[in-house]
Amino acid sequence: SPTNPTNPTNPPQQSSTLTTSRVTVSPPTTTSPAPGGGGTACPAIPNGLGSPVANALNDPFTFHGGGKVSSKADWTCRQAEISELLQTYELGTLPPKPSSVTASFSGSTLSITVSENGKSISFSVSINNRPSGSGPHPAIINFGTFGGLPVPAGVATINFNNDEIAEQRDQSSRGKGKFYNIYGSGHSAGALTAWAWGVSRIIDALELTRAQTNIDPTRIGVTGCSRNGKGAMVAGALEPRIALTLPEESGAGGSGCWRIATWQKNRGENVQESKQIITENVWFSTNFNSHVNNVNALPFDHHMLAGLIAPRALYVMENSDMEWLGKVSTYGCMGIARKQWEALGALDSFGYSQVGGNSHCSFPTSQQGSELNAFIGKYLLNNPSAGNTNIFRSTANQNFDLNSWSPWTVPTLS
Ligand code: MCU
Repeated sequence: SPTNPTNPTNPPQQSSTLTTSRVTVSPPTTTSPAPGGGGTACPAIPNGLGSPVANALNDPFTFHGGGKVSSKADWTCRQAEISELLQTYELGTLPPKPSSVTASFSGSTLSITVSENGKSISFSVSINNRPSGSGPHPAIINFGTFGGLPVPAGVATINFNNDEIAEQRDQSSRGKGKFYNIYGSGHSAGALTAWAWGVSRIIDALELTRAQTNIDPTRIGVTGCSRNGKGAMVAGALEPRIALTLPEESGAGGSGCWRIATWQKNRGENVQESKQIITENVWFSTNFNSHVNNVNALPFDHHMLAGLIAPRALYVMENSDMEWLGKVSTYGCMGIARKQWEALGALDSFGYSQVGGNSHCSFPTSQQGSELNAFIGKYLLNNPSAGNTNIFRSTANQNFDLNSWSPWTVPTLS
């Protein structure tokens, strides 16, 4: 098996201060509600994968059935469609909000109980560094134990033990964790989707305990590094209540595109690609297994996973020293993802920053002052003058043709 420079069995030490909706995938001829809110006015989604797309990324602005996206309302429909396609072929189904979610807050512990279909689970998260003062205050949900971002004053941190909701040791983790205790071990959701469901339940709980926590559930960020960065990206994509998505070194399966990774691999680069990633862990649905050898057939790539967030704020941090993570595939994927914010007139809400010199999941100070703090300032602390957030940069010598990989027109949507 390929060398894996990020060494999953011996992950890097934590380094910094932050320690640790809905879609019904129904038969694809019906319309369905989705993050971003598709509705009855949306075109029905045709069956099947559609035409393959090679040496380019799929056009986010053309519906699966061929119609053009020409307004913001169309974009909302297209997002619902993309979410459904991603869930069907890659991520597995995100269940709708469960029939009962209850919560209580004591000390720094937010305890959450979820019941559905006669089954019930409980989990808790800790809320740390709650700011004093009138509030309510924003918060950042941090997945698990890899990495961590320096969170400025005024923002609380919520530590989410995502592995408790869906395990991610290796292939033997399939169907294990509290999500599957409710929905069954055979449920189609991979771990990334199950974690997104967990994030949604945390936000449900924050909505219920506003008076106790003094946390504002409309100003929530989400972050995680590496495998948990993939989780942060998917949570931002599937949960529209997330205001700011901050995936750190998520690499392949997060901010990387499958097609670009395979193209890199074919040039002899040691990058993680789809057919390898499904052998490593249970992040994706088993539905994805039958597509990993032919990613050109997929009706999406991860620029469109990111596009489920648009025009909400997304700041992607990557590491230019890590070929395995897809230093080209994340650059190309996010360079093209950015066009979705461009179409919405929302380039200030999109950042991609790839720097080197730091070990995996050690947040570099070069991304802190003028980038991370600007995003948190603008989108969580309501400070419009927190700095420039229209960011697209790599310190690597990227020789990748963003335009030839996106041979479609970017509309202006209003
Ligand atoms: C970048 O995320 C993963 C990567 O996909 C895996 O191949 C590797 O094993 O682990 C990385 C990670 O989660 O490191 C902590």
